[in-house]
Amino acid sequence: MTPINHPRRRFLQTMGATGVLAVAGCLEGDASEESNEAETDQNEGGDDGLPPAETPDIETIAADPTDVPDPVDWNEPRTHEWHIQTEEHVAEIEPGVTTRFMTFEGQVPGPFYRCRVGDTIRLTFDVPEEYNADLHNIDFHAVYGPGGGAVDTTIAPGEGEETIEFTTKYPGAHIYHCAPGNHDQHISLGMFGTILVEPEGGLPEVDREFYLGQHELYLDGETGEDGHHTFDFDEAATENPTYVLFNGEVGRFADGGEEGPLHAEVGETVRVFWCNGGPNLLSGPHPIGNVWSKWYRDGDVLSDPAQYVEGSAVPAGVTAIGEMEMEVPGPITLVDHALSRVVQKGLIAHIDVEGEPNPDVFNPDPEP
Ligand SMILES: [Cu+2]
Repeated sequence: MTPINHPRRRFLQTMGATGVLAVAGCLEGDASEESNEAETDQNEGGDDGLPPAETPDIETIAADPTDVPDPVDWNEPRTHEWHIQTEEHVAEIEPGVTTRFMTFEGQVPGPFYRCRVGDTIRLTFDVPEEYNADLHNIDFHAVYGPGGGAVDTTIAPGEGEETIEFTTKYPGAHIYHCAPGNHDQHISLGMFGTILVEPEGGLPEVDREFYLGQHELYLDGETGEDGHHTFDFDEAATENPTYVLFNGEVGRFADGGEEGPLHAEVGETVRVFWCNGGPNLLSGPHPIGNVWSKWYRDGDVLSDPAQYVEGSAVPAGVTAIGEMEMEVPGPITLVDHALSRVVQKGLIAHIDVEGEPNPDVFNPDPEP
């Protein structure tokens, strides 16, 4: 086998040929041939010297994109008690390819936290010895304070929990992440997430919200190569990732993926929180087959959102917010429009929109 065949074979195996071909409609049509080849290529261990894939110790590392807390329904400041623990887990990136992820609460991205501007958070942070080999902490971009909280939450495994308290002084969608020194390693391997601080009056009501975490993995070995991969600092320095993923897994929420596609209905307004953990790459979120009818650049919820933008630039360490109108049935493909990341490195999700056709908007079969 030649290294260049690795990635596409793997993606075809994971997502099915139609899933990949639906991405941009511009791939060559050799899918079935490669798909058959892939079936003979499982769990043989690395052919470039990687150790065999490890047995995952968790069912999946990928957070559920629909697991978003309800909107704020209170009008006065509140105090919240949050407990966050870090967990390192071996999980599959795609079949036969594993790494040891680092997480908040055992998921990538970390949980979506939601509060209102002026609320006080009493946060207890823990790095249990049972789950962790490395020290961790948490840096909230929604916090005024040393390291966004990281300075006072740095804990070695089993050292005992730390508690900090902070008041949210400004609204917006903000990233949180681990900042232990090797920031790039810990964020790459999954230690990032979103805290949404709603403004007074909240955000406009929508029918459905999704939360996706984009990030890059820099690993030893090639994309799609069988075996257990570990973080490669030299590769990270080149900013040329082995994988670019939603939620730590190739195509999990794509057509043909384990939990794909996501679902919406004609007539709905759908909001997507696009959390770009990075650690390095600028993302260009685009919904193929739709448009961001409202786009809250950089997670700014005070300014008027941009309207009907096809894509925008989301730097690493920023959560942006996009909304779409579901005008017609059919698939919407969520991509970073740097499309080699989609076609070759694993970043893709689909929303399947169900409902009655709307031929005034789109008619695939007009009368002659
Ligand atoms: Cu960490």
